[in-house]
Amino acid sequence: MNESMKSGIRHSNPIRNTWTRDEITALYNKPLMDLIFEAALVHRAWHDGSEVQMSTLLSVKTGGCPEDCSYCPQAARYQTDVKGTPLVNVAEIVSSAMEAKEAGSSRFCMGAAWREVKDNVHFDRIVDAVKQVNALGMEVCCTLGMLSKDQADRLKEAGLHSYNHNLDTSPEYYDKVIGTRTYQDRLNTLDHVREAGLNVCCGGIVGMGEESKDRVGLLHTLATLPQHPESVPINTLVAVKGTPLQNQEKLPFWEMLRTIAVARLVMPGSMVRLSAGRTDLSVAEQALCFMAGANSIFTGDKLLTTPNPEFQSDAAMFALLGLTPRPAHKPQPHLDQVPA
Ligand code: SAM
Ligand code: DTB
Ligand code: SF4
Repeated sequence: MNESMKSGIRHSNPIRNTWTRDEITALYNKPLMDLIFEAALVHRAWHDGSEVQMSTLLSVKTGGCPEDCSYCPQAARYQTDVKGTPLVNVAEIVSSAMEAKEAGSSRFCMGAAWREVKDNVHFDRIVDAVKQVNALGMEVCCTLGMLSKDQADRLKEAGLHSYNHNLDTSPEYYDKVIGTRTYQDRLNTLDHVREAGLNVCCGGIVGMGEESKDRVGLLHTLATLPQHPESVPINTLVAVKGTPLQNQEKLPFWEMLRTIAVARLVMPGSMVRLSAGRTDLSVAEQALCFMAGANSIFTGDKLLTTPNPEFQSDAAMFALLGLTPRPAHKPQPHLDQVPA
């Protein structure tokens, strides 16, 4: 009997949202080599293993956020070095998107330090930017905080591809990190995004002092949503001076790798994004993440406010590992094949 048969995971297993916490815990605790081997098999059954999407982030409105997310350098209540800026104008957004496309990015994500979207001229400006970036042929993503169904509809109509809204951690650990909105608030926004027919981008952050059961809890919530998110960003905490998590001890790399591998196993058709925290990873560590199922990174020397590896070093990593950038709008497996 080979390793994947022993575990009950077959690499052709259908997508399902009936995962139990016990099943996910058992995967998470497998011997590491077995876990990444199985995740690699599943990854290659569902995706082109040599393809990694390059996505670009732009902070369109930085800092001054009223929320209290304890990891976030953009929360107004924490004294960080982030310089707040008003909403960027559309021409600047479009020129950044063109530059990103030129550099090989197929996805452009605009982030705003808002608690929620308000129906005002600022939102009109975002809608306009979405239209123009979509016209460049890129996958357009936004992360703007909480969103109503009507606002999600407007974004969909403008050509938005995906909406990013993270659950961040397990339902149990959530209120140790965020007090100004609830897990249910986040789930409600995800419902609005889904109902509008947008793709859902939803993941979390590891290394905030949570335990492995919380990483399992996050993956369990994601994998048991009515439909899996098309995109699952796994961020490692970037501990920023001035935030409550500034002195948080670093999570061992192996825990992050396990999180990626289990995300791949339980949500086989989704894009798994190796997101914040790459500046602390060697090329060898990132290669293990790609082997275990990560198939997207953010490129460009800045995330929203924190540093990211230099574009040239990522280009060298792609060449070394034989990776190719994924083209925009490549069809993804259908994620609604949940068996009864
Ligand atoms: N304000 C919106 C919101 O919170 O949904 C959108 C922007 S917010 C900065 C987007 C995501 O970035 C957060 O949900 C969180 O997962 C991630 N993030 C923020 N600060 C981070 C940090 N220091 N380390 C890792 N991820 C972080
Ligand atoms: C996500 O999950 N990670 C990206 C994107 N979605 C918007 C943001 C990471 C932000 C890291 C902290 C910063 O640069 O401010
Ligand atoms: Fe505001 Fe988003 Fe940062 Fe939370 S994560 S403080 S909502 S910008």
